[in-house]
Amino acid sequence: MGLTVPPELEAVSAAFDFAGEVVACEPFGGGHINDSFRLTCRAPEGTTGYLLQRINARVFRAPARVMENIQRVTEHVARRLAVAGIADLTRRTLTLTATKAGAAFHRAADGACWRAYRFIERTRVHALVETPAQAEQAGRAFGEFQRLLADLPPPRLHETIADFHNTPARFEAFDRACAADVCQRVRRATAEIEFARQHRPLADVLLDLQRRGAIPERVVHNDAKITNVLLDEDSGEALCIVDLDTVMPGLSLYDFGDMVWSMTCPAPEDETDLARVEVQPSLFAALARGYVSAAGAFLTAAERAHLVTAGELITLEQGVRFLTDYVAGDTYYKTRHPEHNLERCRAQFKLLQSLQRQEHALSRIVADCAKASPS
Ligand code: GN1
Ligand code: MG
Repeated sequence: MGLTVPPELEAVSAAFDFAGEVVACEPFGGGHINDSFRLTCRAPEGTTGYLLQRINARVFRAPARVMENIQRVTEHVARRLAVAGIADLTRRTLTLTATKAGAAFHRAADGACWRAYRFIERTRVHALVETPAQAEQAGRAFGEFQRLLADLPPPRLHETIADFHNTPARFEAFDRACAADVCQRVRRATAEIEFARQHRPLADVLLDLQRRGAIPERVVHNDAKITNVLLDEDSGEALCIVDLDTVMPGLSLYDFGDMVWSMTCPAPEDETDLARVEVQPSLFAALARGYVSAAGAFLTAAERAHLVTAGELITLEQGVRFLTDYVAGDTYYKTRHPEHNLERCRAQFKLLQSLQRQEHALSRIVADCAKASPS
């Protein structure tokens, strides 16, 4: 697309209070849900980059609530960082750009909702974690994100997607998709369906702990994967957590679980060579060290005790969600070919097996982190 701005985006970008004229526009990022574009605006004072995003209305049914959450969360984090004396605030947290009418998002003529952030320059997003240093940085960044939001004043944030990490509810949706079998794909996924059913008891563990009052509700990110951390291009330091649509009440362990599937194996989530899908203890150790170094101050003993279980549970949930979407005919995630969701599911299930095989070693790593960062 390069330097030309498609007519559809021209009208949308005209609604925002951008500094100058839009001179470039290109699709950006690899999210499965929203559509993102990087814009460059030119004014006599210089150029400014923005990230313009169309919020997926099928997934986020109440965009105004999503944006209310994001406004509160970004403003709170910015205030906290300012109080802590952090200088480069606009690189450390997302900054919304309002519409010319002063709103946090724009509803286009076709009903689609759009928002814009200042683009954070000179950063890198890693599709995969390749070094322990990256895992440690990302773990620390998500731990800090949770810590900064621990004193978000009431009211409770909106639940932008109900039951998002309710794994038993995800299994119910999976059962419904299998029963309906709208694409006759069940027969192509019998081994994976069987695997999911065998592992179902794991689905209840975290919600049971919460129901018993053993682990608390917190404000968490809920999509704590490696592609949602911006690292400084030069130093490799984790700067900013992005993709805030699902920041809402949840469990700290949901974020740790998402970090485990996305950061402890240097293969993509849709890797088809399953021999490459193995948890690397060195990446797990770095991740746990980074996370506990930032979150250790508020984590309870029960939360710490379930870090490995959370990794297994969220990896299972992730696989079940991909499998559900495969069986339902690819209506949720963007896919590149008909088997894509099934391939993603297989990689997650392989990762779960790898986690389970190494459970004792990983638990020892967590225990060592606890000694290094006592609560
Ligand atoms: C989706 O859009 P993206 O890629 O940030 C999904 C996450 C999944 C993830 C798997 C709202 O996130 O829950 O873990 O894909 N987000 C939503 O890569 O469903
Ligand atoms: Mg996301």
